Amino acid sequence: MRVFHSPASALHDPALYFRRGTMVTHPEQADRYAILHQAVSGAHAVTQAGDHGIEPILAVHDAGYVAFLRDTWERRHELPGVDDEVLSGHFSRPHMSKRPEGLLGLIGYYTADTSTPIRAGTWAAIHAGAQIAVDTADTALGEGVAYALCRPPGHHAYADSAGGFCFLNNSGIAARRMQANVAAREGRPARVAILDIDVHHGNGTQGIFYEADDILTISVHADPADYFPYYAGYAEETGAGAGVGYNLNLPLPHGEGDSAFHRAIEKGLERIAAYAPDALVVALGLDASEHDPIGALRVTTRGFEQAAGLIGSTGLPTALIQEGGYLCDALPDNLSAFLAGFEGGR
Ligand code: Q9C
Ligand code: ZN
Repeated sequence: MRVFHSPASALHDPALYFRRGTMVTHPEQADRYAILHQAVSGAHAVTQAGDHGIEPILAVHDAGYVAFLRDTWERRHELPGVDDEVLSGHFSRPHMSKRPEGLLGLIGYYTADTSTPIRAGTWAAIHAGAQIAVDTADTALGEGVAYALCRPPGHHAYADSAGGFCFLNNSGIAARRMQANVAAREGRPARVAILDIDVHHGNGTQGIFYEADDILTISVHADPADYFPYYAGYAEETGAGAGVGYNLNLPLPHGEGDSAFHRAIEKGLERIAAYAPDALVVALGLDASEHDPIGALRVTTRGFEQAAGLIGSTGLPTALIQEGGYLCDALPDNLSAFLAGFEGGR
């Protein structure tokens, strides 16, 4: 299948991050790009993404937030003591959420935690990630499937908030892009489903589309009761307003493996079949792996291949968008197995 990538993906490379009282190696490293790229080279048609501009990003994200992401590194002289990265130690809360004027306050207004520093290459990398998602969406509609090798990931990013290693919601951008393309082609409203199989709940994606009935959001993930993102991802979150019934969370007990993972995906696929969308986006985290350094489930390489076969059998035009999945020997194997399993399921 066609794979879209960009060398700019390596330009955001956070070194350390502050986690539970100490500095630890940041799990979302630039090496992920090289390793995933190596995994697809040879087996797939690897193509550099083009540039479709800012519009597809603004179809999903708040304009003030996008300007913040684009401009903050260039404005770093306004901040005291900035060296390699711009990062906040204070964050707005539901009880105190006014957008402040100064840059220092804006950082905590637009970010949820300490995992999303803005560095010299951050905007180039996240802008490229969004473009990769757009090319993948366009190609998936023409060719049936395509894979977006993007990093940093996107599914924890809300319309106006970074967090959980994520800045721009690449899966959401792909979904809106596919929807607009189908609507233009068919001359009628179109619907898209997003199936998120990253081990963490896709809270940003859920938040972006929570009141929408034209994008169905489904997330299979480890129970957030004692796991990131903690504050969302529960089964009772089903949507709001027009979107009631168009969000489905399928949390799994920690330690579950292939069979529970596959059963949850099958439940998601049943809901998708009832929804009858024009296209599908898979938020393809590989961190449900039994070997993932920050995972909480025990999915095997064969389990990813089988999961992909189930998802591929829908026959829907499908954009596969890379989300999490961290450095371990199994990471490239799990990607190769997933892409092969998807093609086998068609
Ligand atoms: N040191 C994605 O997989 N906290 N984000 C984990 C591990 C944040 C994960 C702590 C996890 C965010 C896209
Ligand atoms: Zn994850």
